[in-house]
Amino acid sequence: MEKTYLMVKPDGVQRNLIGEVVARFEKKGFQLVGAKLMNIPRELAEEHYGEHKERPFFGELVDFITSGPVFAMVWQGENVIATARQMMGATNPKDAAPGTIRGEYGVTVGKNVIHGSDSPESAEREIGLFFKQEELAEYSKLINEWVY
Ligand code: DAT
Ligand code: MG
Repeated sequence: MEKTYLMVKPDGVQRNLIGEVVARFEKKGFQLVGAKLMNIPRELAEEHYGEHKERPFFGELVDFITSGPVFAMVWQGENVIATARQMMGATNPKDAAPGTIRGEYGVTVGKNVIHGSDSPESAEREIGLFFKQEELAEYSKLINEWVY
């Protein structure tokens, strides 16, 4: 089953949005397979956002994501990578549709509440950066019979 890496960013943690974010993915029918509250070491943040290294906002981005704890998660489900991106909304909350997480809870592009992997390759890479294999729980849920 497809997996993705999602994380509530430091703004979302400070604003008590962990439960709201988790509830949305649970209610959708996706399955949580790993989660932890953590402070991201600077080197890990730089590696995670490596694709943006040359962008002018890279320093600010790394400062922000290391400014407080994040809630790191792995979720699984059919098409979970693309569907989670749709549920998050556009990168800039001013362009994010109402009903999406960023559309409902964000105002500026810097503090946009949630991160989600954007492709199968980035999902695999990001899950590996943040979680050890033994931190991921493989289990079946009876409710899946009513989702699939
Ligand atoms: P996303 O988080 O939707 O995958 P991204 O990978 O392009 O977006 O950028 C990563 C994060 O960097 C994004 O969540 C917020 C920040 N960011 C993106 N574009 C920015 C910009 N023009 N100015 C400031 N921060 C930006
Ligand atoms: Mg991205």
